[in-house]
Amino acid sequence: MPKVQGRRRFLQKSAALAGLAVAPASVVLGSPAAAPNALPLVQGDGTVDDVNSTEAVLYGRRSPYANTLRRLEGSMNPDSATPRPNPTRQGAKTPLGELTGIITPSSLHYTTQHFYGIPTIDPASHRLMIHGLVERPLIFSVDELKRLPFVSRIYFIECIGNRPNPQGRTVADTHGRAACSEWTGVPLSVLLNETGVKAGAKWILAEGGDGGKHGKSVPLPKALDDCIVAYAQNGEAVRPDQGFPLRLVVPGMEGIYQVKWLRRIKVVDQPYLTFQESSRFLHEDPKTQLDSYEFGPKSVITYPSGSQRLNGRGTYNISGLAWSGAGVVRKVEVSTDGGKTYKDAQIAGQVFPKAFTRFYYPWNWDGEEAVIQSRCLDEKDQMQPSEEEFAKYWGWTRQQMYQASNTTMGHCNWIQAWKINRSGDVTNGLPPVAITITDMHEDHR
Ligand SMILES: Nc1nc2c(c(=O)[nH]1)N[C@H]1C(S)=C(S)[C@@H](COP(=O)(O)O)O[C@H]1N2
Ligand SMILES: [Mo]
Repeated sequence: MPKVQGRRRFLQKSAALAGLAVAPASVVLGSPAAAPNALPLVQGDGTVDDVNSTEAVLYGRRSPYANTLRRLEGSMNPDSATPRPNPTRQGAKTPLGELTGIITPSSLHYTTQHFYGIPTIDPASHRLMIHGLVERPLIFSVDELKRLPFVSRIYFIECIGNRPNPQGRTVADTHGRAACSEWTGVPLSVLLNETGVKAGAKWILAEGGDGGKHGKSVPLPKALDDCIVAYAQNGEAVRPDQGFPLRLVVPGMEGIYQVKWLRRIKVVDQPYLTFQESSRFLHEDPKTQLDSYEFGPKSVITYPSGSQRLNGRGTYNISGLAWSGAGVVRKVEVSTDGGKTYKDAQIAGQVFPKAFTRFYYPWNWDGEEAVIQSRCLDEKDQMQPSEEEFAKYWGWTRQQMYQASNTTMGHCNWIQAWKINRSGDVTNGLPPVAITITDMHEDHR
C-alpha cells in the first residue's frame, strides 16, 4: 500500500512539474484514502491484485472498490440469529440491494446449504440417462447434448425458503434466496422426443449427482413445455454451485425443482415423493399443497432498501425487482405512504416470462419519514398480497406466521416495506414481531 501512495505522490508531483492536470493520475490509481478497509489495492507488481496481471487479463477481476459479496446464511439478524448448523458447507444469499438490471452475476447467485457439499464433476465422464416409460432409453454425454438444438432463456430461480420478514436488515436477508440468470441448454422436450414417451407416462423424476441424490418429480406437461437441461449460465459453463455440468431448469417453479448436477431422468406414471420432497414439503395443514408448482407474483424494492441511506431530500429512483412463476409481470406499483396509495412504476428494459423484471419509480423525497413498498400484478391478473391478506388466508396472527416453518406456508410472496427516517436511514418497514426462530429455511440435505 505504501507503494501505491508513493507512486501516486510521484505522479502528482511529476504531473505538476509537467504542468498537467492531476486528475487523470488519481483516476487511474484511485484514492487510497477512500479504499474500503481490508481490500487489496492495486499492487502494480504483477500479483493477482494487479489489473495488468496475466490472471486478471485471462479471467478478469473486480475493482478493489467494487466489493459486493453474497451474504452468508444464518446472518439474517446478527444480534439474535444463531448461525445454522453447518456440517459441511454454508449457504449464501444474493446481495440484491447492491445489484442492478435483471441478471445476477453467476458469482453472486445465491447458493443453498448442501449437507453433502458441492460435487466436483468431470464433464468428460458425466452422463445423463433418460429411462423408464420411454420407447428408447438413452444415455447422453455432455458433448452429445451440446450437439443438439439449444435455447438461451432468462429465468429466475427462487428457494421456497425466500420469505419477506420484519427481521431482515437488508433485502438480501429478506429476498436473497432468489436470483436470475440466462440459462443455455437443450429443451427437455427435445430429449424426450428422442427417447419417445410411452402411454401412461405422466411425470418425470429428475435426480442429481450429489451425495443426497436430490430428486424431484415434475409433471410431464411441464417437462415437455419450457424445461431446459442447462449447461451454461450467463454465457459460460454453469457454476459448480449451480449444478456443473448439467442443471435442470424448471421455469417459474420452486427451487427444489431445479435439480443440479443432473444425471438421471426417469419417465414415470405418478409423482414419487422422494426423500427431499416428503421430508421438506409434506405437512398436515390441508392448505399446504402437496405440490405447489409455480410461484405467485412477487416484488421487492432493492433501492432504497434496508441498511441503505438517502443523502438528503430530493429526487431519487426507487428501484426494485418483480417476478412471477405464472409468466410475465404485467404491472408494478409503488407506494410511498405505507400502502395507502399506489402509483404505476416504470419498467426498465425488456420483460421476460418467469424472469426478474426491473422497475423504477422517480420520487421526490421531502425529507419526512416515509414507508415505501411495491406490489406486482402478473399476466394471470394475480396481485401480490399484503402481509395482512396473506395472514388472513392462513387464519394466523403475524406471530404465528413468522414463527411457522417456511415450507408449511407455501409460497411467501407478501409485500415487503422499507422505512426511511428523517435522516435518510432505511430500515425494515414491517412492524417488528417477537419470534424465537430467527433464520428459517427449509432443510437442505
Ligand atoms: N442436486 C441438487 N439440486 C438442487 C438442490 C440440492 O440440494 N441438490 N437444492 C434445490 C433447492 S432447494 C434450491 S433453492 C435450488 C438452489 O439453486 P442455486 O443453488 O443454484 O441457487 O437448487 C435446487 N436443486
Ligand atoms: Mo431451496
